[in-house]
Amino acid sequence: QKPMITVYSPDHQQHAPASELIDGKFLPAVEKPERATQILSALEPAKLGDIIAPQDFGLDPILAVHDAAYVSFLQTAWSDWIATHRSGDAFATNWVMRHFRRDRIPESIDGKLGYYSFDAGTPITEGTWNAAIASAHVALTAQSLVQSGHSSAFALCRPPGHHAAPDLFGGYCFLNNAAIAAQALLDGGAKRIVILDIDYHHGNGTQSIFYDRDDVFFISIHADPAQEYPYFLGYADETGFGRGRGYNQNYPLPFGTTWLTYSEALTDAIHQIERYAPDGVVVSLGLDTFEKDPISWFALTTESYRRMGVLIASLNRPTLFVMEGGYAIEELGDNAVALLSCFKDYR
Ligand code: Q9C
Ligand code: ZN
Repeated sequence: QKPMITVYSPDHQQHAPASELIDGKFLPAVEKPERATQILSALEPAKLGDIIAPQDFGLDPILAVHDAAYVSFLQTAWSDWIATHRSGDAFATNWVMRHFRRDRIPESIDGKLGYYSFDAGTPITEGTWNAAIASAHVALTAQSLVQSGHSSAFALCRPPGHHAAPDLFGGYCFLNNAAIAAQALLDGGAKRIVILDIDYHHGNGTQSIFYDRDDVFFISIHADPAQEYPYFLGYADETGFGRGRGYNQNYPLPFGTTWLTYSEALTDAIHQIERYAPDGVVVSLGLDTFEKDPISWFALTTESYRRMGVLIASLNRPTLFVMEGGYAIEELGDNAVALLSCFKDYR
């Protein structure tokens, strides 16, 4: 059995928002540095393989997925915010909605925050850009390992990425790490890539990035958007557009979903992946489907993650795991190790 290398950067700690708008109050942020450090400390004794630092791939692979003006906005958002507001993390509080103009990008930082985001739950802090770009480079470093022949790799990304669209942040995400890695695999010679998104929330950003393309098949299993965030995307009838028709598949599932129901969706997804015969699989690995997750309402267990690892291993394709959500800090490391070590054992 071959080792699974993990890529990790401590730079994620530069993104540590003080609080988040929850239940009408500013409460301690749910998406916090302890998430990544907890997983890291569980990986070390599990001995899946080496844990290495990311390389710097510059901005080109980021700009292959995200709009240049959006990336510039992220780079200066904090200094622009602090120039007018003087203190506090930057929050969007108004948005370009139906009936408004989308062809004017405001000069004001408050206007820009609303133009480039879709929720009020994603604060920008002094270190957010440094953390987000490091997270993307973590994904790209893991991608380069898979591209050069490693059968799998784990990108311990933080902040997460799957809610970020070409020109939108939200859902704790700024740069879409999984999409950036998938695009890099294609640019490195792959012809067909599957992104299998098993985060509890629909990967709206990833879907938007690849919706009209047939070289990335996006498959997502998540809480029904009629009931759950991000509410406005992720329904089963979103199947792709143009050349991309047939290459987007959503499995919305109800609150309370257990392994019994979840595994039916995952097994169907696995069959779809086999039929597509991709050159590689990028797994958007969210662990917020766990029964004890504080913001989510599925009921998977640590055993479910073992079985998930076995099912994904059965694909027998080069596989890149990219960390997304998961907020039950105490069990996060055990659940990550459960999935990754079973994947490795069954390959
Ligand atoms: N009261 C990821 O898992 N806020 N993002 C939910 C709960 C947004 C989750 C509000 C959750 C985003 C990567
Ligand atoms: Zn999530």
